[in-house]
Amino acid sequence: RSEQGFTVFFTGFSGSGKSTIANALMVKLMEMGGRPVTLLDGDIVRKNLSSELGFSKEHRDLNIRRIGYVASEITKNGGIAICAPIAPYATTRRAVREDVEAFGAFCEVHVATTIEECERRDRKGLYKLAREGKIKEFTGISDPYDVPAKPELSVETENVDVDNCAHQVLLKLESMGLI
Ligand code: GGZ
Repeated sequence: RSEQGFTVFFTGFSGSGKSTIANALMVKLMEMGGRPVTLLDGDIVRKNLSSELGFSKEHRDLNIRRIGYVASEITKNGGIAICAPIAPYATTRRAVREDVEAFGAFCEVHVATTIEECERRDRKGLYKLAREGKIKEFTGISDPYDVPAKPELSVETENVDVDNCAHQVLLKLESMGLI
């Protein structure tokens, strides 16, 4: 088993299931022991590292580059970083990949739950507010999302449960020789 650090980078719409899968994955990786696991969830990062940022392209890019920097430091030191932001821009995801791959492996996971399903669920009521124009620049409604062209893995939460998705990520990490 390799002991190099690595980063699992989830990307997908608000409400796609990124955080839930990321949490389930974190628990599984912690149970396996070994390397420390750090979760960099969208909400938490915005509260603690990016509290001054909004949702313009510039601000989203800054937010994602900060996440990428922390993930690359964790990876460099042999840890496991799990990131779960929307990360709507392909070029920014590419930059983060390059930052991390300087020190270890990068596993991009597209949580491909459709915008229709995310809006149907509307767990936090944000899609309704976006439709009403009360939240501007909302990803998938009034702001772009570049669909990942070649993620290491794609999962969706409409027909597959969270535990199964997290398990698929584990299998991918195993096939990459990381766990
Ligand atoms: C997208 C927004 C927006 C806009 C507030 N667009 O479901 P949530 O609530 O908890 O996750 C979303 C979160 C997105 O933050 P990220 O840091 O992941 O975004 S990015 O990667 O683009 O920097 C949502 C909430 O913040 N939210 N306004 N306009 N999501």
